[in-house]
Amino acid sequence: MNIPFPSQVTQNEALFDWVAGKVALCQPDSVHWCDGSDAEYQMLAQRMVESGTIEPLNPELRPNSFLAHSDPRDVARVEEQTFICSKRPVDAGPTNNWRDPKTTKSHLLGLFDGCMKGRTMYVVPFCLGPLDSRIARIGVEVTDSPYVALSMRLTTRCGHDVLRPLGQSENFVRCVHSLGLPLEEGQADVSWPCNPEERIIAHFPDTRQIWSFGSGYGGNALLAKKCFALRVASVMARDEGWMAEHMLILGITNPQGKKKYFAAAFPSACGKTNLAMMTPNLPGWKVECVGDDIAWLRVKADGRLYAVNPEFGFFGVAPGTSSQTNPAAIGTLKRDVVFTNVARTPEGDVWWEGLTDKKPPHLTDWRGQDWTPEGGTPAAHPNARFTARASQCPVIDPAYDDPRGVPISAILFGGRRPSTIPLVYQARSWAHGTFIGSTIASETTAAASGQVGQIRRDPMAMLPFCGYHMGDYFAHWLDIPESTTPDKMPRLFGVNWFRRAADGSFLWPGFGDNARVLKWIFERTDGQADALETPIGWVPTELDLSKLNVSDEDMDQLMTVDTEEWRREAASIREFYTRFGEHLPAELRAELDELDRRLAAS
Ligand code: GTP
Ligand code: SPV
Ligand code: MN
Repeated sequence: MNIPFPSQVTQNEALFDWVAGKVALCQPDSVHWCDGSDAEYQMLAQRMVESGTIEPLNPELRPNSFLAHSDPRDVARVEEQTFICSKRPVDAGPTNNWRDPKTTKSHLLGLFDGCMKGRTMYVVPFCLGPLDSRIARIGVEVTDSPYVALSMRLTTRCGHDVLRPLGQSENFVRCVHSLGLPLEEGQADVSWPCNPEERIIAHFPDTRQIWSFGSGYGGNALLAKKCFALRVASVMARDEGWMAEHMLILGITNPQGKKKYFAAAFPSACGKTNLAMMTPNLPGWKVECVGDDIAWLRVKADGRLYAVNPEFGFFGVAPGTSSQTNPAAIGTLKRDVVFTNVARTPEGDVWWEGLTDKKPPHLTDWRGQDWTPEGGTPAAHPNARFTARASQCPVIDPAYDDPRGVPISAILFGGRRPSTIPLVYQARSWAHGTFIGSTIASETTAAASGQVGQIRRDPMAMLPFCGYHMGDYFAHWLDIPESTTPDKMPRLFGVNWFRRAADGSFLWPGFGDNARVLKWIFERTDGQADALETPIGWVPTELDLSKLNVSDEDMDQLMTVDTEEWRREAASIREFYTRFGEHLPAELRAELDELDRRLAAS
């Protein structure tokens, strides 16, 4: 087998040896070493058009863009088949699926033996974070999916550029991915190869390896994303004193031209992309996007917490995205986009639920079938996604690729809560904010397989993404301010855009109107804007509601902190906390006791 090592760009023996080992194991027909060029992008797209994985969209409506239809069994992250293979079960903790590293590795070696027969192996070196940033980390993914190779090209810094900063280092995260469907001589391929029966996504945090088999979709297969930038990176961050978080990063400028940066942790499909690039419904305010899904943060010498976006592009939820709700996303999607599991119009463009008020009369749905509104089925899968470079976003922040990162003034925690949680409240301290983050809960969404709409606790929106014991992760959060002074750390807030009226409708208009909440947070971080102390933290005495069409009664309900509801909430948190046993930091138990005390007194 001829492996096209790019020896003109690097002489890294460890890299060559590792790739050669994976070629010997997986036995692909050929190997393509990804250089990251535009010609390569076109080549990958062409191959997938030929194999039926993607189809080109009408170049006049959507230049250089494609639509992929996945296998209906491979449409979302699979948490049940995702494992943390740390030495001991206690290292993975009660919220992860643990598997023994030795037996799992031998199981994987069996699965991967010959798994790429009849296919090409793509070697994708990538860098998470700005190339010359101190916090940046390098990984290499080998995959037999051209869809993955092309998606990595849109969402990470990848190709030859990464080999220079890697140099001779052996320090790269090893990512092995296969669709798990080798082709025998003469066997015809399918348009979306996958192997749901044998699917497994296994992380080895101790040796910094990720092995993924059987899925070609999203976070299961783009190993730079949730697998590396969160699960493995959270372990690195714990060891090295920084943070890897499921957070958007945005820049916000007030009418006087003062700019701050906020980060926000919301669970999957709970509004990060939308908040990260929102168009404020408040004159004179501006929001710019640094990142929409993942943030790596660390306290720098000046004592402030800085964030970089390890990614370089978006893998965003399509349904619900429109020029009303998220005009900047619509602007991002004008060209050079890969759509997955959206519907196709007769003109060769895309459509999904919420894109337009009126449903088109006739479409091809995400399964490739004829669709009319009368059929009553969704035209796009609820977890249909777009993949595009961040640089295409009309409101991308000038600092989005700055190796120094951006200083964070506020961190928001949120989720889909039909009741109990007010629109916004502020933590009294970093420890209290860590308590709030550790207790966020949300209705489950279509981003992961399983039931949708069930409320579950999702601490810091990291439940599916923390690579070690969640109780130790809480302790790590509490330790972060140690090297600085509290006034330099970001202020912490809880938010909830999803509180519902008795008839089930959302009480809050959300989207651009969330700027009204951001304004209050902005001013609170300046020590301005009035607030009222409640048992759960500080709530606004007043929000800027100019030209907003929400009734006074609805506003009251949105801001209500109901003592009875909160007593139930506190009891449910206490029950949740028992899962962490001795790993639960005493500070968090003290915060819960304090909440109980305040509720009893109110
Ligand atoms: P992941 O990429 O899965 O991590 O999701 P995300 O957190 O980036 O969520 P995203 O912004 O893509 O939003 C998910 C869904 O929630 C979309 O259908 C949005 O239209 C909807 N949504 C986002 N923000 C709001 C809001 O403020 N109010 C309401 N009602 N819906 C929202
Ligand atoms: C999420 O589920 O939080 C996502 C999509 O951002 S995936 O990349 O599939 O994890
Ligand atoms: Mn996400």
